[in-house]
Amino acid sequence: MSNYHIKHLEEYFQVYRKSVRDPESFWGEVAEEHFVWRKKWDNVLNWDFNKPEIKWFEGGKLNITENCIDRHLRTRGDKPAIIWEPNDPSQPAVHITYKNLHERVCKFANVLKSKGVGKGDRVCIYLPMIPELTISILACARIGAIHSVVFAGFSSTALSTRINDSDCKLLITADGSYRGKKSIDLKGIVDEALVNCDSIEAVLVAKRTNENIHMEQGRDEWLQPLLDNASMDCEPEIMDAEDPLFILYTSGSTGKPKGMVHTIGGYMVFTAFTFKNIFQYRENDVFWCTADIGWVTGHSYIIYGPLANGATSIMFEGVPSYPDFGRFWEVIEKHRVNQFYTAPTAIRALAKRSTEFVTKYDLSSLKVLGSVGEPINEEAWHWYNDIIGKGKCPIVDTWWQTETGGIMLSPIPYVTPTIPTYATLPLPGVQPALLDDDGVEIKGNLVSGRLCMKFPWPGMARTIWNDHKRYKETYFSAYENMYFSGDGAFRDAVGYYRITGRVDDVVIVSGHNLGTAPIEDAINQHPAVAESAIVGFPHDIKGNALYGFVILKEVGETRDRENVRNEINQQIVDHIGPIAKLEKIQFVSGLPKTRSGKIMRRILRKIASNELSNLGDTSTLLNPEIVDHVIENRID
Ligand code: 6R9
Repeated sequence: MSNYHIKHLEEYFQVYRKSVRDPESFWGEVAEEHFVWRKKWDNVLNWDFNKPEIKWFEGGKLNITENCIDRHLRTRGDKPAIIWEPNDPSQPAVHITYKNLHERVCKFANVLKSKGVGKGDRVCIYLPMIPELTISILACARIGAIHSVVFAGFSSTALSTRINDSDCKLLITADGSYRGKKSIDLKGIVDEALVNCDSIEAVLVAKRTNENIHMEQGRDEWLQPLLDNASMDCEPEIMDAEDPLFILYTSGSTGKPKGMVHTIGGYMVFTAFTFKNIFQYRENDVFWCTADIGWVTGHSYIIYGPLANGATSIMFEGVPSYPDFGRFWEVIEKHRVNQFYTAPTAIRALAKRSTEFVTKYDLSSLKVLGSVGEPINEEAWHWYNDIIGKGKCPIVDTWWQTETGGIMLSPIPYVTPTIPTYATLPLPGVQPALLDDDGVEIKGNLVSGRLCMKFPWPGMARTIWNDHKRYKETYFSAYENMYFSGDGAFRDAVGYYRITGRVDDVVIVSGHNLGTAPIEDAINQHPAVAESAIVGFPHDIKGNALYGFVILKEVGETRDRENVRNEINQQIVDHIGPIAKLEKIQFVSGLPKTRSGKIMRRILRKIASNELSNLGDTSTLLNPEIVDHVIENRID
């Protein structure tokens, strides 16, 4: 029996039982047998969900890049680690072998050192999907600096908020980026952001679009000449297992984004273990995760999980619709992709197109299909299964979060029988529980509740950067001695889990987590807006879209409504980014509120979703009469 690579259902149950009976020896064996440690840990696990404090492999010493790169050099030096597929299909793909990756990471690490970056310093990375993104992340890890990647589709305000929250010392960016037909002035956004960032001492700029851009004297420098002059020798910094590896921001239901902190040892073990099992990766397979590295999915399943297994991982710069809707399938044929991992929103968008976009290409290399980011609806599941997988590739519907570091619930392909819309069973070492509103665990099957975890797993985030109190409040205070995910779930007759969606004020739009509060904050700053409430409603392609209820100030009442709508969306683009734009904006004279003044989003959600028959009891509202007015003017 192998703890690390499960191949049969019986083996899964055995390994799972062991992982629950004795988690420390289970994870201890995985960590010992499959990774390089400079010093072995003193304790596998120390934990207390009340503080909360979670430590895995404490006392262990390692460097994650040694595990992801150096140790593969002897046997896999000429194997591609990363295959970079550019936006424009007429440009050649770039194969970066493990040897080449090693050289480039070491050089980059030396450039960082020459800029005064050292262990524990925060480095912000605001790059499009170009090789420098992967290389700079690993270069930080090589020298023990903490990377904070900000998705390159975020606005200047979103960027500066994140830089300031973790006092980043250095910023790595590019002159511009390509997305399909569009070219984006990334450096212009950076210049705007940095007006408000005192902590940044230097900016390294990669060349991508060759546009003529502004370079700030004494602050900005082109990256390539520095790399050309750097030495390719860089010994890995020896780190503690519990030292931070990275910060990644995720939206909360209130206030500013949360800088989730992941630490080195546990994250490495968990992403590598889940990658190996959930994609049944075999030597020489080609794995493709289409996510952007700006999100956790890209961190864990483009970079760390695959590279820790010596895998070949594709990094795609483009979009699924360029030059046409066959691009994904073309790339699969071109690189003979074996495992393909994408999001339901992309599947739905592509399923709307003619199947000729698919049938043109040879997809026979595919063995496993993955889905992540939001619940996958039945129709999309069947299209994925029939048209892409030809009924032969198991679909792994993987449930997890930025906070969990890696996949928590998922079928293991060719092992766990799948059912559409079910994330099925927990990975070994993962102990889910469903809780009712009173905080009581609901045992047995055929039950629904709030999805929690009753035991730590190695990949979990350890804190929120600079705000441990918020970490405790958000994840460990709803229920005693439990990690609360914020999602609801149903457990069926055989114990399979099906995720029913968020139970808080986070809306998942096209697979992206969006807190409604920060969007409301942004639009409330518009001079004509008095108050607003944002809710999600079901959308064919995006899964959910955003519906805004907006009360105008007197100055706004006389203005052209369409203009105000455009300005509100522009305000959102400026503060957060285009992904948070509102699909519908309804102007209202009031919002339904509780007697304590809280907006009743439950009612607004139903109105936005056109579920008007079952609004629940509205009589206890402060202003029950407003409900009819809002319904009468709802936008279809
Ligand atoms: C990895 C990632 C986390 C939230 C999570 C849940 C939703 C993710 C899902 C899913 C249903 C799945 N989610 N995977 N819902 N089925 N397979 O997406 O992280 O961006 O932090 O989002 O996404 O609501 O709580 P993140």
